[in-house]
Amino acid sequence: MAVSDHVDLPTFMEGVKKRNPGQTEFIQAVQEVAQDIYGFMEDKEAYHSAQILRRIAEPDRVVSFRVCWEDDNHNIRVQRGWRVQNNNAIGPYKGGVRFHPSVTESVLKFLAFEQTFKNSLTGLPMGGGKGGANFNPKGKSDAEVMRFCQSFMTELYRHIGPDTDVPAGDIGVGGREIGYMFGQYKRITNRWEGVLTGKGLEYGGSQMRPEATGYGAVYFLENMLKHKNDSIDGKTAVISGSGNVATHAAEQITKQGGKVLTLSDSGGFIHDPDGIDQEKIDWIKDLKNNRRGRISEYVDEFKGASYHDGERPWGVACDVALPCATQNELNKEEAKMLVDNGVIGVSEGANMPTTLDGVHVFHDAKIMYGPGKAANAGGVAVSGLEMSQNAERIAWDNERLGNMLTDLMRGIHEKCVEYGDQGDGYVDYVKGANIAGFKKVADAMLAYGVV
Ligand code: NDP
Ligand code: 2IT
Repeated sequence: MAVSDHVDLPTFMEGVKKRNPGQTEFIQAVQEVAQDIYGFMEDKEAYHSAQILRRIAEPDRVVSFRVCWEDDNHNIRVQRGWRVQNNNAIGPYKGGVRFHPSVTESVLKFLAFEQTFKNSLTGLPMGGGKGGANFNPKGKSDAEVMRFCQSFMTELYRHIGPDTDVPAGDIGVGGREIGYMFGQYKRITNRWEGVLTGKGLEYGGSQMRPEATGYGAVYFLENMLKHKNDSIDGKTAVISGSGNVATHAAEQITKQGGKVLTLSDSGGFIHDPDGIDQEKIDWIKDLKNNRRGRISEYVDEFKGASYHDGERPWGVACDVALPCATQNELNKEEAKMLVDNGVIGVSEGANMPTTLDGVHVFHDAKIMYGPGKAANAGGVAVSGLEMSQNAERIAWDNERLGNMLTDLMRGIHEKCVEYGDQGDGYVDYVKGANIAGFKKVADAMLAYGVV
């Protein structure tokens, strides 16, 4: 095929929009990747003629299923569950499971698409997938969550396996839910195998997995700052979310001498000008994991802090920002506020937390901006190491895994610089992550021919 016959970027995106009507998050994620990949492919005929990007942007399969469960009042409830298996060119499908009322097919398709590039960037053999359900764990008893998880796994088990697809946690899915789902998988299949990651340490989980995403996002920030001969020590940080990723990001910022000013949940944010130190972080972890409380309760415990109902934290002046809650939680106006207040670096613990026009604000202001698919890859990377340990039937120690995580994050940063250095000292980390992530998957797909 002659180069002039290639579908151009606007035509490609028109096709994506037409084939995925109303799937705004998925279209947004494809758009962000496609603009960089089109530049990269300009002189690479093989990728064009094999339709590589078109194929990556079409999930291998989307499984959708009914999940029935009985609540404590004996009402029968019906939810919808999904597993999106996006691409397994470089390894078994791998990616989290999200339980949240906002989960739709579009959200899971965007997450599975992003996961494909993220997993490639880690350098480990993992393809991209994502799953979930529109189930709201908030306010549910442990018994209700157990029954839901068991019912969810009763369908999911036939689509997954340690060499096929390995789910893990995400929003609303933590240690408790993974335990219930792993137990049900084991009951149905009579097999004890590494089919899920994020497991408890007693039954095949990995040291460092709970910390890995949040710590990794801070290591990525540390690497971006180091590239400019700077460090986290003495910096103020604004963080959103108060779940697994946010609390561990806060912990690592604190360990490196930074001061965390905010955390949030879907109700609002807390601002603590004295800094959210380790003791306060431990209190929040207990609040969220054991008491299942709200971040607003922080201000009753720690005087001097304020709670801002229904607001997001981006108006608080800071040196660095780490969005660690959910997608599209930081828009253009909020990005401008951060820049006007002097932010120098943004590292995304969440997946696609910044809107496309928000990303443009960061790029135009030439601040260091680490997109989720690079900055939060530490979580899935340690999941990959959990798979290796399960396959070997061995458990590595915390120190070894901690060192592997810092090395992995350094490696991801280096790949982003390799493909994202703009030549004027500015690194476009989005471009770097997209191209480096794409190249490995694309080359594997070329090797397979048309499959
Ligand atoms: P958790 O469920 O532990 O915490 C999620 C946090 O985000 C909670 O504070 C929650 O508040 C808040 N949140 C969720 N949805 C919304 C919303 N619609 N609006 C405002 N706040 C919201 O999840 P994680 O910490 O695991 O995940 C956070 C982000 O990190 C997600 O984008 C996830 O995809 C990403 N991620 C997670 C990884 C992991 O290993 N866990 C790995 C890589 C990325 P509330 O309690 O009120 O819902
Ligand atoms: O978005 C993510 O990378 C995750 N939720 C973690 C996936 C995993 O398989 O550990």
